[in-house]
Amino acid sequence: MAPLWEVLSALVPPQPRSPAVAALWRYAELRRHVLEAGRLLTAEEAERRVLILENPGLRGQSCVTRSLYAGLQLILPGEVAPAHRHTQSALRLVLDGEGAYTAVDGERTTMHRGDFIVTPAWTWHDHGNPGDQPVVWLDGLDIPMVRFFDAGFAEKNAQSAPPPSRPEGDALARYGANMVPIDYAPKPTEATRVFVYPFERTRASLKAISGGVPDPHHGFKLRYVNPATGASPMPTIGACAQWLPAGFETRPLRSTDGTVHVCLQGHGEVKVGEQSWRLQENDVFVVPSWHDLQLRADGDSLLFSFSDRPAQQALGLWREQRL
Ligand code: GTQ
Repeated sequence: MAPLWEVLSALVPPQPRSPAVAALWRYAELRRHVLEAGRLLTAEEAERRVLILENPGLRGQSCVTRSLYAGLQLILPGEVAPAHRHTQSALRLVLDGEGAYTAVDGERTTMHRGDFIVTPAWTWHDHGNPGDQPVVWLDGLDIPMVRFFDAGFAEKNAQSAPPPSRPEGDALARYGANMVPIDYAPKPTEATRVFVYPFERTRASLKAISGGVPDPHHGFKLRYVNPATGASPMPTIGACAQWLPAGFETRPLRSTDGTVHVCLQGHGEVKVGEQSWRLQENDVFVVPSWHDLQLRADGDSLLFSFSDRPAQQALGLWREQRL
């Protein structure tokens, strides 16, 4: 037994006190290290050649927030990262290079910068690069959440790069054109069948609404959804894309979902509590739970972000405060 009274206020805090800290990773620096990893081992050797973005407040835990994992994955021309599946859900945000693909349950998608790709829990996935450029993307997974529940399973496929069973674009045509197959009836918690959200479409949507009145806390911000249900693409991780016109500064905002952001376009400044950083293209930063975030765009800017918000909302835990 152990005395509750010595730990009660830490166990039941008046408000969130995350051990995670705010941090920013500059892409110029990340790229150098990731390319060095590319000289040291092959993607096949590594299974996944990734440098983990570890929260400085959570050393040794492979976490970017308490519930989420982030890493930068590199695949060089001619390489494959062999097929596997796991109960962890994953997302990719393509940062650099052209010509690689991710295959999800038998369908490939060619990666373009800014594309948001999901590999929902227990879907087979492999990556390959038949092109001539190194390709780098950001991985986001719910690894810490699945570890918390001790619910992790994984399998390797006998075929390291199984041939596609459907043509490229099939899922987007069937599920991503404001239509679904006639007998398709998704369960409410089912992950999206649309597994790629092309950057071209995201940017066009944000541009199209950017003539309106920006939200003081968000600018112009859209949430990625499963088009068949309106729910988040995967039950544990949600993602957004946000447009901030040049000169726009957001009002401070805090929420219980620790969030990872990527600057896909533009530049500016990010303020988290008392800390602030200059923000350039492809820089990645994390805002822990219940930390005030403020963004300023010095040029027209487009940010991507992901968090565990849908998981918190499903459990009735999510809160935000607009200051
Ligand atoms: O690409 O399947 O960054 O399984 C970590 C675990 C990527 C992947 C990661 C993974 C993957």
